[in-house]
Amino acid sequence: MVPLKRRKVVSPNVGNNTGAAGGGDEAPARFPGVVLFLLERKMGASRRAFLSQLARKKGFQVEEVFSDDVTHVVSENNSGDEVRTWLDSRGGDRGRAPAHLLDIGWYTESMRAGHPVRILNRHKLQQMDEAEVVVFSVPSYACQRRTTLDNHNPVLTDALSLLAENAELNDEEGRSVAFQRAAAVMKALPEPLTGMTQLRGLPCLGEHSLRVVRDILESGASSEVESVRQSERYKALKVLTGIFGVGAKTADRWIREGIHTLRQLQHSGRALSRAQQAGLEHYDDLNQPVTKAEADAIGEIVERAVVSVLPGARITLTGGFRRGKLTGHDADFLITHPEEGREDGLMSKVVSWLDSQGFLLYQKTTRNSYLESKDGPVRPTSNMDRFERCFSIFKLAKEEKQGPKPPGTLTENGVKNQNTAEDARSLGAHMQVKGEASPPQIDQNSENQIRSGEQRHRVSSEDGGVEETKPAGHKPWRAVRVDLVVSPISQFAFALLGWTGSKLFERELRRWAGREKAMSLSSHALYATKQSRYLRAASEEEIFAHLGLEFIPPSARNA
Ligand code: 8GT
Ligand code: MN
Repeated sequence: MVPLKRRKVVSPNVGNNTGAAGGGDEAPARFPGVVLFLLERKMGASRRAFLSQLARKKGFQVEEVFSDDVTHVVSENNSGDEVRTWLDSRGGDRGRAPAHLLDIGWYTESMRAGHPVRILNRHKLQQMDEAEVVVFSVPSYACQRRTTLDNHNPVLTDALSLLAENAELNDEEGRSVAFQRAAAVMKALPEPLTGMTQLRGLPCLGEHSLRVVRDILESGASSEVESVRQSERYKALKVLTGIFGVGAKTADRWIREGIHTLRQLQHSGRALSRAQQAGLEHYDDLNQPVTKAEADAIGEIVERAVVSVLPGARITLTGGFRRGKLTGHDADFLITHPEEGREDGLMSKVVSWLDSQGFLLYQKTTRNSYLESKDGPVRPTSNMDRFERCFSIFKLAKEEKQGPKPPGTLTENGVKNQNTAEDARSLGAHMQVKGEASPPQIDQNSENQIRSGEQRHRVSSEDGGVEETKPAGHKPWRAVRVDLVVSPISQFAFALLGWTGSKLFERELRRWAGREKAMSLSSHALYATKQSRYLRAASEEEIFAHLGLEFIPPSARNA
């Protein structure tokens, strides 16, 4: 149950308002947009007259008769329903923005402050008549509900997501997940939220999230969210973790050492990992959203690599693009072969092929460590150690228009023969520009620049971003983050489900499996703890069925 009970405020306290300081009290109507109406009912005529006069003296506009201009209705000892009934009997405030129905406490505080104080929940009259209020109902787990990209409450979800991100950047995972869950509930609402009463009974909305929602409903913004957004620490964490290879812990350490910007980092002489050097080198490119067209173009390249080293192997675009997103921070691909075991050793061949063709600016292939770290008690199956992942940065030729390629240009030879950007563009293909692979050279440059503080190719821009001193717009290619994963066919459905996301949807699936079904789900397998056995699945649908969940298609997993 949402804690919406109105607290009785005996002695109003004005310490927590954030409005402008109060001042003189002579000028009339100092507060445009605030038109008061004091309800005589239960207040009495003489007290009403006295209070009206006092307010006018303080510069408030007070109407004698209720009209369309009234924005704030103040009453004493009335319930919200009583005031609403009274208003309705006068024609009400239908057909315009409804007036605030406020308790006398708001009036008293405002008079003391000398200006209209921010409306808090305790100031508002609660209306118990919910006959016409749409009360939303949302199942508890994100994996039980459909969340499409059609978000009816973007301001609320952006605010909550920012708090989630900030908590994550500060290494507070529990808080981050709580805000993510609250944001996900808001994303699932079928229409814009208009009042707090609509949230009654909704899951995952803690006191803190509710406060943020309330502030935004009442004043259009949350001061907490805005102050985080503007804070130096948040901005520095964003800039530094925007470097590929830099996580929250590293960023925090650098900030404590006085490094807030890329320029400061470059001049600090800090030793950077190979990934971080590449991340810094391609900072601007990697912080540009990847488009679906670019992801598809990379998909074609990866497909060529895969089929040329293992005919019959298949690739699937996963991650946000599989959920229908139009942009993402990277492109995620899952690779498999219909015959179990044939995928063995595939990753290194694919990576070698891509590298030899000059498509890779950076790559690091790792054995998948997801299971060991995050997924708890799933027992490794015999082929688990074949599950490999490659984090890479692709060199993708730019193209004015994304479109189908003319036939005959997708051969290895074709790629090898591309020596100029013009050639690449005239073929309409996303191909690397140079015939030679160049990652070591780039890494070396980057390392030299960072270690020696030389800025031959780049300078830091004022906001901490990096700009190419050579005109970046003329660079005929861009860097794109690409993740490749190879899965044996027996695990493909689990890998596909696990890599499609969203991250919260995945987390909720695993939580559901564990808490509600005594099962353990990973990107490799589903394990039924009680029966001590693995549940096989050849499709995502079968996994949902094992879990006793209605199938949620990828486009509705955008929690
Ligand atoms: P994006 O559009 O910003 O790229 O967002 P996304 O595509 O939804 O997220 P992502 O960070 O690219 O991750 C894609 C999916 O892969 C997410 O659902 C995430 O849970 C999953 N994922 C990782 N890392 C790992 C991992 O190590 N193993 C597995 N199985 N899944 C992972 O991010
Ligand atoms: Mn992704």
